[in-house]
Amino acid sequence: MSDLHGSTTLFVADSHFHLVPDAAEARRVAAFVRFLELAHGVDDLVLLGDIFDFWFDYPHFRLDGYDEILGALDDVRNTGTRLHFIGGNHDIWAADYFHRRYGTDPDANARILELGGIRVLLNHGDGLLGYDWAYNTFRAIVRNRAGILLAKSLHPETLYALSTWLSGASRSATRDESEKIVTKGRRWLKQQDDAPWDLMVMGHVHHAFELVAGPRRMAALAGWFDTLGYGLLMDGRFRLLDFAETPDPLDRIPTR
Ligand SMILES: [Mn+2]
Repeated sequence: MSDLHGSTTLFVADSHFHLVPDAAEARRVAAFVRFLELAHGVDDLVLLGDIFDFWFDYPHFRLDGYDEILGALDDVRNTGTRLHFIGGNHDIWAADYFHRRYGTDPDANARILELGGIRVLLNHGDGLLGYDWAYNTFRAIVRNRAGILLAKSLHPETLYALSTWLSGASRSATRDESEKIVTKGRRWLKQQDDAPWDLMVMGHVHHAFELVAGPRRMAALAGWFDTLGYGLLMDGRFRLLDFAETPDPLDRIPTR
């Protein structure tokens, strides 16, 4: 990509895939795999959290599932694209596995990366806007050590059943929820006076919006539900896109 554009980064979050997808989810997985083909050869691909609804691995094995997605990520990596993994409240435990398989940073917490000359704060977003429906019990457990030790003491099938029960069904935000989220986002962004970044990209709230305050902007990804939301940062310009409407923003599919 670098020969065609200054720098190209793709962002995606909140697909909340399950180990065993139902028919509707299988279609979302198929679209996600096509999206990952878009990432072939771009500079950077940012997985911004909750790609997986549940992840747990043990020293010698991991739970069975996600193979199509993991294989598609191998293909992305093999084209030379750098992968970045920011853990969500549902999949922070995948950080170590992703580090070993894809060379991502073993620390999957929020961080600032310079992408194409722009300082981008990558933050899954749980806890940030304090919005309750998306802020479930799981976060409290997964982000602390005692929780991990407790989880490792459980039988994998028990842990899986527990997590399925705790996490419930993920969905897009309703109109009413969306308005509250954006209001909180606007308030939060105004408080970031001395922040050492230019753009903050987040997920978690399952509602796409962009805000600007002074020199700083923030963008939230839609998630991968009714809208197949993703972000594109190209030549210093960030856009929120829907993969169903814009499957080829880099004009790489030859016209017939
Ligand atoms: Mn989340």
